[in-house]
Amino acid sequence: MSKELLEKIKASIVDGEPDLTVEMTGQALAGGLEPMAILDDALLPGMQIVGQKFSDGEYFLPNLIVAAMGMKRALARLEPELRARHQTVKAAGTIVIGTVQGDIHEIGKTLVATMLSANGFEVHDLGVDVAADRFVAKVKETGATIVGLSALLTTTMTVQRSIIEALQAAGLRDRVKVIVGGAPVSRQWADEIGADGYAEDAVGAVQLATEMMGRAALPRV
Ligand code: B1M
Repeated sequence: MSKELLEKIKASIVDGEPDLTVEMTGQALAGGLEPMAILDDALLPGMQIVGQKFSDGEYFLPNLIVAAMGMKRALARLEPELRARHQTVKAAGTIVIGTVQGDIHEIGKTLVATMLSANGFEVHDLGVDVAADRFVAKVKETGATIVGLSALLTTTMTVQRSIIEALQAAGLRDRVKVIVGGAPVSRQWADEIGADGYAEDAVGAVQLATEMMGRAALPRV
């Protein structure tokens, strides 16, 4: 039954039915399904199919927008549940995160932010299309020790480098660790631009941030 519901949630993402996605996500939670299972076994695979169909020329921009809408709303529904599972964990560290300037892809970044927050980090999410000076200002304001830079476009990956340079210019580079991520980003790219770490996905970002703070990794929610 739960497998069937997860399949239906996945299909609702692929078919672009955001209301149904949210409704069934609520049903799945009410039925006792783990939020991570809903994410890993329904929402993310659905989004992967949508991306593939877009690459294959079968789907167009409106399909992406509607699928993203469903994903975003379902994620908002899951967020408090993910957080609730780590209510008692003390702040593991302070992180400033955002999608870099010129890039409005927010789902992966929000997922990383949610997972970090669910694992006890104090997260300041600057949103999307974030200029270097806003990262610098937020690090100064919050005393964050980790900066997370998300980029989904090959054209905006380079902005990650500019932000690292801006942190350097502001005299903050020695104080913060920089984690980069996003679909076109790789470990090699992270090394090339002088980032401190690369994470392939949200769970990897949590592991990396946890290691950077010198703590034992928390169990996956
Ligand atoms: Co866009 N888009 N998009 N898009 N879009 C991609 C990225 C693309 C690969 C699609 C394709 O061609 N197959 C392609 C990029 C090609 C390239 O540069 N190599 C692309 C393009 C071209 C564009 C536009 C230029 C299209 C156009 O206008 N002609 C345009 C750009 C707009 C802009 O940013 N300036 C555009 C617009 C959009 C929408 C607005 C329609 C929508 C975004 C809506 C939103 O976010 N609110 C959208 C979407 C939905 C996608 C795809 C289909 C899905 C992205 C997504 O949300 N994935 C995407 C294709 C794909 O990735 N398969 C695509 C789900 C998400 C959970 O995964 O974001 O990869 P992801 O995040 C992962 C990891 O990457 C990692 O962890 C996350 C969780 O596992 N991660 C991090 C991400 N950030 C991290 C940070 C970290 C660590 C890990 O540390 C800090």
